[in-house]
Amino acid sequence: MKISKIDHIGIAVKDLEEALKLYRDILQLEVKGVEEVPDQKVKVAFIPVGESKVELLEPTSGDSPVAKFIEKRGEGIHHLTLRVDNLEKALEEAREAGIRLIDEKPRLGAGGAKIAFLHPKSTGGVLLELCERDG
Ligand code: CMX
Repeated sequence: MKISKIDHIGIAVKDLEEALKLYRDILQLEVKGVEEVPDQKVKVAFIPVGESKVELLEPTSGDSPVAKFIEKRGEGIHHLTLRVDNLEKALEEAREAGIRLIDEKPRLGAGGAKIAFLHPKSTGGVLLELCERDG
């Protein structure tokens, strides 16, 4: 597969507004949009940092994967997202290499990107997200 960059690092937070006090107000980073991703039961804020972004993730429901993560492990780094040029092909290659896929097919993520997650149990304990998007 062809990976071009770290698209973003996802950080699980209990309260987005509270987290923005650090990223926006103290670190003085610019927030480039807050949106809800109903499919993933999260509200997210994207914060560009150079070529990549930080994605703050606040759960919007108790059964959100992010709510479960915070309950079990506390707030902190939740996933790493790699940008690929062709997500279908990347998933096929990962499957052939024996990696456990959480999403067998691409789903719609924040900002209209095509996304899919790989299971942390088959990727050394790191939840990896692959994403395909323009720009
Ligand atoms: N990073 C590393 N390990 C993780 C993890 C994470 N983010 N989330 C869960 N795990 C580990 C758990 O610690 C647990 O390990 P142990 O068995 O050793 O304790 C194991 O994975 C199973 O975890 P669980 O709490 O029982 O949770 P589930 O199996 O129900 O779900 C996962 C785990 C990764 C399959 C689920 O969270 C998922 O499908 N995630 C992908 C979707 C997602 O995270 N969406 C939110 C972000 C959306 C966005 O960016 O827009």
